[in-house]
Amino acid sequence: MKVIVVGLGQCGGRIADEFARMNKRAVSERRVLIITGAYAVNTDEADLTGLRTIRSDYQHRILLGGRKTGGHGVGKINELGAQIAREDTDKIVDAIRVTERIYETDAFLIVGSTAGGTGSGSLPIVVEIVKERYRGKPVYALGVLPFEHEEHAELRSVSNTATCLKSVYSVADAVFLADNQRYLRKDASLRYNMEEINKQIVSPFFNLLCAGEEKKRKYIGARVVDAGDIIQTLGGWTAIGFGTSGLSLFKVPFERKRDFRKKGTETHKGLQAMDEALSELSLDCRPRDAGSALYLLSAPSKEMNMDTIKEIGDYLKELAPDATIRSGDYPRERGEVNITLILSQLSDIDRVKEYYYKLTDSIPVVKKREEEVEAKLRVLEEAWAGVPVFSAKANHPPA
Ligand SMILES: Nc1nc2c(ncn2[C@@H]2O[C@H](COP(=O)(O)OP(=O)(O)OP(=O)(O)O)[C@@H](O)[C@H]2O)c(=O)[nH]1
Ligand SMILES: [Mg+2]
Repeated sequence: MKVIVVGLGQCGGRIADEFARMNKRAVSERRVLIITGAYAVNTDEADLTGLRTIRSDYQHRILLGGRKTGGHGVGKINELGAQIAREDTDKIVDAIRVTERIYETDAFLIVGSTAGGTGSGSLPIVVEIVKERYRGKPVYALGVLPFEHEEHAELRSVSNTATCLKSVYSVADAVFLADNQRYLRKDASLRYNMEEINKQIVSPFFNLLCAGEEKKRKYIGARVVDAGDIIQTLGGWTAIGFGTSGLSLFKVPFERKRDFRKKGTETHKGLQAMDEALSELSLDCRPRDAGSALYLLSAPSKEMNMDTIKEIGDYLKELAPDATIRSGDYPRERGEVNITLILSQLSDIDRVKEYYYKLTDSIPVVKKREEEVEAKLRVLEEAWAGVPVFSAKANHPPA
């Protein structure tokens, strides 16, 4: 599957940059092209400069709102992010239009954090614009949810997230959610290591996008997962995960909660990788709430057999009884069995509901705070009323 990735704001831009690196890896290691265009859009010039892989011309690193923001971002005001994206639509559309392989591209992925200003405000707008221009192609969003500490410290994070999620859900063909907080579970030091989190957000897409683009027979599975399967699966709220199980040593590192019936080692490894994919999903959700699911088993071809694929499918069916499940195999990896898992059309997500509740609760608090700030400013203004002001034009007498 070939995708155009557009990253919005700091977070979105860096993740798009990571996708661009992933594409380089696909080209050099596997001779397949998976990202036909990678773009970063921001109101902040320094953020654009800091990217490493996206081409550095103005049509790949697109600066919006020049005069309005002076190149310094919108400071979390997502209404302003949305407004600037609306006004500068042409810049984004013109850049995408000249993508060389646009006709071979299967879908768009528009990425941004939900809590910031630029990314969260422009995400729904850009999704809508791209959808209008490219009617035949699905447009997916990838929204990055804030850390818990950000939600506590800054009510704006909550209100930005709620408005972004609601707006983007109504326009995108599917919304992948990646929860920053989830990546801290294993390693709390990641709080300060965005690059590593971004790698973990992007890496599950690698096999998924490569599998359908392979040309050599030995890398083509018995049942290929191609763009059609992925497009059929994706809709609404979506989580993605990746799990792996080594081949060198057959040992279970710790006791699993779920007890597997005795199976051949291949199957066991497949199930173990599936278990890991489930626990490493980009979002905390319940498989039973999924309306569709897709899994891709990648392993050396001798490690795969139809039994394994079937067992994994049965296992997933037990966990996600209401989901239409699609699947495939990808004979690629050396030394490991791994699973890429998508749960889509999720009907109920606590994390999303939470934002709406929190937002409703926080509206009066935010309003009160804004009124307090205004009142303080008024007091300050009054206190300063008698102080003269120097200006280029004239020395004003005290008011
Ligand atoms: N995963 C990840 N999250 C990030 C990254 N950069 C920022 N964030 C998160 O994104 C949110 C802040 O949004 P930003 O993307 O920085 O904001 P922006 O879209 O540039 O908007 P403004 O700076 O307000 O104009 C916070 O929740 C951060 O934790 C990143 O590189 N990776
Ligand atoms: Mg920014």
